[in-house]
Amino acid sequence: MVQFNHTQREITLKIVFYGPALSGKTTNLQMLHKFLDPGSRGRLLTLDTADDRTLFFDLLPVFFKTAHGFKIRLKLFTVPGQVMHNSTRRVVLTGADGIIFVADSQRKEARANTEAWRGMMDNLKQIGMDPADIPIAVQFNKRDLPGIRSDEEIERLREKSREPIFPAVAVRGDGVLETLYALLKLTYRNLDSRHGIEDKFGLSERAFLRAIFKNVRKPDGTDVVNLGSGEDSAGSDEDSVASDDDERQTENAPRTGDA
Ligand SMILES: Nc1nc2c(ncn2[C@@H]2O[C@H](COP(=O)(O)OP(=O)(O)O)[C@@H](O)[C@H]2O)c(=O)[nH]1
Ligand SMILES: [Mg+2]
Repeated sequence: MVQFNHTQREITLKIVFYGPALSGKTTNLQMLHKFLDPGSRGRLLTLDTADDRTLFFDLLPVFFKTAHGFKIRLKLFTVPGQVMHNSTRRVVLTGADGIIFVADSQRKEARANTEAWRGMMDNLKQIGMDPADIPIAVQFNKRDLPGIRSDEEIERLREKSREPIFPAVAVRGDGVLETLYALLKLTYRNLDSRHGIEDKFGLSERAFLRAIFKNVRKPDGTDVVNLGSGEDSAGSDEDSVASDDDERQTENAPRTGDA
């Protein structure tokens, strides 16, 4: 659950990557770890068993500061996908502020996706969270493989879906930032409607997203903040380009080990 620290001017959010075993949840975290500036992230904690499936969970803590010195911390978790780890999944889901559901695009995994989705809904209810209250973004990963659901099928799902859907090739980093960006935008809006973040802290949606994504570049050099929505592009009052340099120095202070 979101934690506010008024005196420290700090907000902490928990984001969970959920999905069937081997859909690419850990890979998403590994790519985020790679894309983020070392000053903005802690260590990526992954607990892998020999067969390459997550035993407990992975955790990547990340830290940002807005131009006005407001601190944003994100705790990015993955759940273990295998059937037998359902109790761990519930523990990890508890208190989530937003969920990225990583589905496997391969046709042969369609059922595993559906089962994981249903399991997630059940788990949310069991821990007392209404699935309708929590922002969810869906990622269809492994778009590079043969035997996947076609783009047209994904498009049809998108039309029916309440959640936004993003294609990805997480091993190459494609779609990873786009999915996180969309989820964080939904998460901000959800929290703002419940807790009035903008009024209470003067933290606008734009400042929130910009603090997180301004130093993140995709491997091809594209700026993530401008992805998908023009409204977040540069050039406003709040986060002047001039203030970015100062801020960056503060953000590069070591924060490793801080989870
Ligand atoms: N071809 C392909 N393989 C992927 C992709 N994303 C992840 N993988 C592979 O799928 C396997 C499982 O990924 P992992 O992130 O460990 O899955 P998790 O169980 O959801 O954490 C690993 O061998 C990854 O390298 C992708 O986009 N394309
Ligand atoms: Mg994993």
